[in-house]
Parts: sequence; C-alpha cells; structure tokens
Amino acid sequence: NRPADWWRSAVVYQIYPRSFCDSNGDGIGDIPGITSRLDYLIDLGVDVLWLSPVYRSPMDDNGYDISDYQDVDPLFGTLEDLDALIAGCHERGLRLVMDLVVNHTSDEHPWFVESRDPSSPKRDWYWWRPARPGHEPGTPGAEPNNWGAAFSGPAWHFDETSGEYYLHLFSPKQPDLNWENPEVRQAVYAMMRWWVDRGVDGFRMDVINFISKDVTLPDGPQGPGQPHGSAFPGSANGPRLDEFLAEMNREVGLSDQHLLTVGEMPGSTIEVARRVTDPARDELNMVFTFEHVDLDVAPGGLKWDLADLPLPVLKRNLESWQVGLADVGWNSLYWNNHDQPRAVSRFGDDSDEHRVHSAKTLATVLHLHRGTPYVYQGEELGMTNAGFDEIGHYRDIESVNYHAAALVLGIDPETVLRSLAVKSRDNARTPMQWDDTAYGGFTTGEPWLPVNPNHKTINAVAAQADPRSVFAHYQSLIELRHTHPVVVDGRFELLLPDHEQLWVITRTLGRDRLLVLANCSSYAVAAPSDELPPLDGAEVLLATHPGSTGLDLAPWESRIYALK
Ligand code: TEU
Ligand code: CA
Repeated sequence: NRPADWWRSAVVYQIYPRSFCDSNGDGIGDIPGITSRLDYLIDLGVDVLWLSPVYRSPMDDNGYDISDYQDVDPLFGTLEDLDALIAGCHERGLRLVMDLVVNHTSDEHPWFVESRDPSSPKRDWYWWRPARPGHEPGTPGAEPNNWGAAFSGPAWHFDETSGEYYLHLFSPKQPDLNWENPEVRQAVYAMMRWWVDRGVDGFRMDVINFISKDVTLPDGPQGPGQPHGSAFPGSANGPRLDEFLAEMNREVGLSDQHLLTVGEMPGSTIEVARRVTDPARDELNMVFTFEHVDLDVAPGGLKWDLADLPLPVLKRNLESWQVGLADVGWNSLYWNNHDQPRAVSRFGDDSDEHRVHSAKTLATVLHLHRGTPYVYQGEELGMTNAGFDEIGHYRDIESVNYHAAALVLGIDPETVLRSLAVKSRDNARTPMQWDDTAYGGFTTGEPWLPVNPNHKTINAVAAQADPRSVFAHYQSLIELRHTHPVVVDGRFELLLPDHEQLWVITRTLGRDRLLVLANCSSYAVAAPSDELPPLDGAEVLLATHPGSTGLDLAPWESRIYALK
C-alpha cells in the first residue's frame, strides 16, 4: 500500500508527544490525545506523522533513553492506544513513522543491566573500558579517552559493579550500544521488524551516524580551558556506517517495503549524505543535516555561544545541500524540531508586527527547496520561543546541565540565561497551543512545562478560522507541493546569492518555472529588476501580501511566481 518513492512528494509533521495533547489531565501529552487531533493534521494537509519516542523510559532525556523498545510508557498510554493511533492514521490516508533510538539504550534497559556483569554474554553489547588510577575520565591524560558528553561532563561513567567505565555520548543514563557486535545489530533488526509488522510506515533514526565509531576511540580536539575533548570525529561517521545501514535495510526490508527512512546525522557532511541517500545503495531515503542549525554559533564555540547569522551564509548553506544532492540522493528540509529553537524566533522576527509575515516567508522559502519538508508541531501556527527568564522554568537535561556547568566555569548567570532563552530545546517543547482557554487547551491539569501566554492569540482555533493565518499559508504550500511536480522535482537555482535581505530561488521542470522572491528582513527592500527574470505576466501562486506586485517589498514579504 506504499508506492515506490512516495516519500519524495510527502510533507512530514513531527509530534513531540509530551507536549502535543493531554487526554487524561495529568499535564503530559499522550497517545489518545494525538489520536483525538488527527483531523487537524488532515486539515493542514500533511501526509506523514513522525512520532517522537513513546516507548517505556525513565524519562531522563524525555524518552530518548529507552528501557523497553516494544512497549509504550504508561505516561503516554498503552500498546493498544498506539495500535489505535496507527489505525486512525491509516484510515485517514496518513502514514506513521516511529522514532528509532538505537545508538544507545537507557541504563535501565535489561540489556544494559545484564551487561554490567563482566561475565555476562551481553558484556560486549556496550562499550566498557578500564581507566588507570590518576587517569580517570575528565582528568588531563584521561582514559579511555578525553571525550565529553553532549549533556555536560565526561562521556565515560564509572560502574562500581565491574570497576570499569562505560561510554555514553549523551547522559550517563544513555549508554551507547556496541554496533560492532552482530548480536546487537540482529536484536535491533528484530525489534524493527516487529514494528513494521505492527503497521508503521518508516523510521526517523536518532543520531544514526554515531552507530559506527572509530573503534580505537581516539582523543578529540580539546581547546584550552575546555574540561573535555570533542567526541567528534571519533564517535561518528565511522568506517562501517554504510555497511550497517545496508545490512539494516536488507534485514528489515526498508526499501523492499517502501518504508520512509530519515537518518538524523549531527556532524555529517554532504559527502556522507550523497552515499547514504543514494538509492542504488539501499541505505536510507534522506538525512537530517545539522550544518544550517549550527551556523549561528561563535567560531569554535558551543551552541550557547551566540553569533549573528548573515542571510547569505544561510542561503549558501542550503544551496550547497541542494547542489550536493541534485544528481543523487534526496534532501530533508527543516527549520524546527524538538531540539531546536522556534524558527520564527531564530531565523525570523517574532515581534507582533512581523511574526505572521516572517513565519509565512520562512515556510515559503523552505518548502520551495527540493526535498521532503518537515513541519514541527506548532510551527504551522507561528509559535514562538518560550520566553523563560529563570532557570526554574527549564526542564530539559541539556539546558539544566549546561546552566550548572556554565556557572562552575564562571560564566555570568545573565549570559547563561540569555543563551538558554535563545537556544534551549525547551523553546520547542512548550505545549501545543490549541485555543485561547487556560493552558491553551493542551491539558485540564497542570502542564509539565509552562504554556506560552501568547496562546491567547496564537492558537489552532484562531488560525483555522483565519484565511490569512500562518496555518492557511502552510495549507497552501502543502497543496502546491501536491499539485505541482516542479515543486517536488524542479531543478534548484539560487539567485542574488550575496544579497543581505533577499532570498530568491527558481525551480525548473521542463517548461514549468517557479520563482520565489522573499524579503527575509524586517526592513522594506527594492528588488533589483535587472537581476531578476522578467516577472510581468507571471502568475502569483502564493503571496504574503496579496495584490502587492511591485518590486518594492515590505518587511518579510514573499511571493511565489509561475514564470511565463
Ligand atoms: O539529538 C541528537 C543531537 O545531537 C541533539 O542532542 C543536538 O545535538 C542537541 O540537542 C542540540 O543542542 C537526538 C535527539 O533528537 C535528542 O532529543 C536526544 O537528546 C539525543 O539525540 C539523544 O538521544
Ligand atoms: Ca496525559
């Protein structure tokens, strides 16, 4: 029931279950809540639902630390609830993609519990290493190596049971699986087949380029004053990545069954993506690159070290991926997810004056690139960053740990709070804003994370009633993709690459030629007519400012033209 390559013309909607819709008043979103909102997704027009983890988990990293891959955590509901959601999707023509988190498990997974016994047959399912006294992780000359973990601290944790250390690239409660061990790989494939048999239509694969590491576990670069070295490049994009992905594809029937597969690949390059998404290699359909969401970082700094981002730098990065994958493979397209701040606050202008236009224009630009677009819950409403101004509001382990570590490093609290306000993952995790009632209609209880007070005006009910809403604009973009092959397959070209305010692209397929003219700034700008194709007589397919036709563009004004 899945045609070949169906995912090339699809639009994927990501749901972070904890924050989408609470059906039982405990303040935490759940699976029955999602099922109750499927008609909203049909109204938006999306084709696929990517569900962030709902598996049994201690919730150290909000479900990306899994203790049972084949059961649903009671917080989110039951396996029967999930079967009902899958059925609810399929009867509406929606497809459901699960989040596959297999670079690591929870430390409470039975596999790891068993592995802690040095004599158990599962000892080699994880990365266990000794460290000589005086060379403990985090000390100069650290053993097994100098890697730091993504959520602060060393990437090695001491285990009393065996007196050895285990590797965790994320929290100590997320031990890395050893994919060099064929037993690990077969256990993962068996679990994947179990989900495919249950009716899922694909997988989003969490940090999947980390499953192949440099098995010598070499030290990473360590700047002066940095307590740990980088886990890159040793922990990712290793020599067996293609081998493992091709084996997974064969063993699970990913290509045979036309399943949608998207690999999340922090630190991957276009060169890796060309290999991994090459259809002839039967590995994955597409990957999530991190290059464009790592651009607004001070050189050599962490995500918290803020830097401005000139538009030409952003434009050229997306262009490089368009060009790099034009003749082989396929792109994913995203501004947001549960790990990134809200696009309209980060790349747009979330002031009352410009929020709607900038959200629409950012969507127009992204959705007119070549690839499969991903819409993150609330992005279609123009939801904004959280606006938290005290550490007590934050819940995310990455943010809370960074705050503590930064204070120890002597960084002043105001700077830390400023960094969190701009980049914390909690910015994307405030509850979905359904209506203007208490807690935005997300819950009848106390929400696990504060609801943004702007839900009074930014909410789904208001948006669905307003033909000029961001929601309506996303509906039009999705409809355009479903009705115009040039949007899916047209050759991409970036015009005026160095212009600081204008983002101008064309898409060409046979005689069909679209042009996007976008003012991605909060200032009016005059587009240089001599550097644009002739626009007179061209049809405007979608515009933020209907009726506005001249080349003097208002702040955040954009138009999609069908050229003659
Ligand atoms: O994210 C991978 C990842 O690298 C992100 O943690 C990213 O580097 C960071 O959040 C940016 O600040 C995946 C999941 O999407 C994320 O939610 C998990 O925390 C992580 O893997 C571990 O499973
Ligand atoms: Ca609930």
